[in-house]
Amino acid sequence: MRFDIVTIFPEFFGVLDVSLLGRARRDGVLELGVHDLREWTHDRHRTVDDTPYGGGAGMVMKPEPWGEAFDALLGPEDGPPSDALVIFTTPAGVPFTQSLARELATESRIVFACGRYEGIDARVAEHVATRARVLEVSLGDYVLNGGEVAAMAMIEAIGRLVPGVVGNPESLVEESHEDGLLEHPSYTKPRVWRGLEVPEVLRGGNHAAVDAWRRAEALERTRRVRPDLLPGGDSPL
Ligand code: 6SD
Repeated sequence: MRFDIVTIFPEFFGVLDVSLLGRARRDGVLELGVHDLREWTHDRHRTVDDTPYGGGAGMVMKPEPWGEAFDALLGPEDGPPSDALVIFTTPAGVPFTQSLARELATESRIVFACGRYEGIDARVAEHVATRARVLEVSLGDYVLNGGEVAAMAMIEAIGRLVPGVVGNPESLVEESHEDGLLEHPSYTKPRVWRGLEVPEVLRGGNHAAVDAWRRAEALERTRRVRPDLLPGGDSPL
């Protein structure tokens, strides 16, 4: 699977060189292209923003550099449609969830467009939608300074679901949100640490009892912290 990212802060994505995704890239399971939007400007100041039509505070990302970036990444404007999926990260998008991550992990190529300032001229997404599938996706209901951190979180959540990225695929199904519940607590040695003991049931070797305990803990935690995840559940706030 290949990810391309268009951003004015390519250095943000250095973190994708390390850890699991870094190894997947070195193994050739994931490919990553990070592109500086300013490469597609032509003025001395490499300008990517301008004042908003209609007035108001802040600046808007101008469409021309984005148009050239997409010509380079998706093929020429008058060419065949691209099979890439283009994601604009925005707080006004559809929520990013584990089930969306699972769907996106089946794509062969995703291009992330990271906005800054007050966002990207709205015609850019409209234009790109004539050449590729476009999705506007929100990391969550809070406001970031730009799309980079949202894109990075999505790349990590999607990338780890691509076959071959996580060494033991069984570990994927035991995570929070994979079965719709929060994860049960986990323990390792020593048996007693600073006066706190690991629950007896986990040390007894009775696998059915361990499974039942973990399921009950997961349910209790979900009811307490995220009742909205349960059928008929209300928000915790
Ligand atoms: C100006 C952006 C792009 C600003 C964002 C996404 C989420 N979930 N919160 N904030 C965001 C994305 C903010 O460009």
